[in-house]
Amino acid sequence: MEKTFVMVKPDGVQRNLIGDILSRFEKKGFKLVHAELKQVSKELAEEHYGEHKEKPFFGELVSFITSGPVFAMVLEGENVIATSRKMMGVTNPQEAAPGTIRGDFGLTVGKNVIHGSDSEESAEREIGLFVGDKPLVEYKKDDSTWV
Ligand code: RTP
Ligand code: MG
Repeated sequence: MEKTFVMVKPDGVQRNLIGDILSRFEKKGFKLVHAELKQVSKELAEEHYGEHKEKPFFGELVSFITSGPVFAMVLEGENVIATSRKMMGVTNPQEAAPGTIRGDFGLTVGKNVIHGSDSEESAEREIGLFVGDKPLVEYKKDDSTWV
């Protein structure tokens, strides 16, 4: 089953949004298979956001993502990568539609509350970076009947 990496960024943790955000994914029907409150190191942040290292905002992005703990998750479900990105809304919260996580909770592009993998390759890479060789939790949920 498809998996994705999602994290509530330090602003979301500070603003007590973990529960609201996780709740949206649970209610949608996605299955949580890993969760961890985690302080991201500078090395991990630079690796995770490596695709942006030439961008003018890279330094700010790394310093923000390491400024406090994040709530890192792996979610599983049908088409979870694209659907969870849709639930997050576009990168800039001022343009994100109401009803999306960024549209409802965010105000500035630098502090946009949540991250989600943007492709299968990113998901695999990011799960590897954040979870490493810790096993994902395997358990049965009756989704095939109810979702
Ligand atoms: P993310 O990787 O965090 O899920 O966000 P995303 O895919 O929607 O956006 P991406 O292009 O990957 O950008 C990564 C993060 O960099 C910050 N950003 N700042 N100042 C700016 O113009 C600017 N542009 C991007 C955002 O916080 C974005 O989430
Ligand atoms: Mg991105």
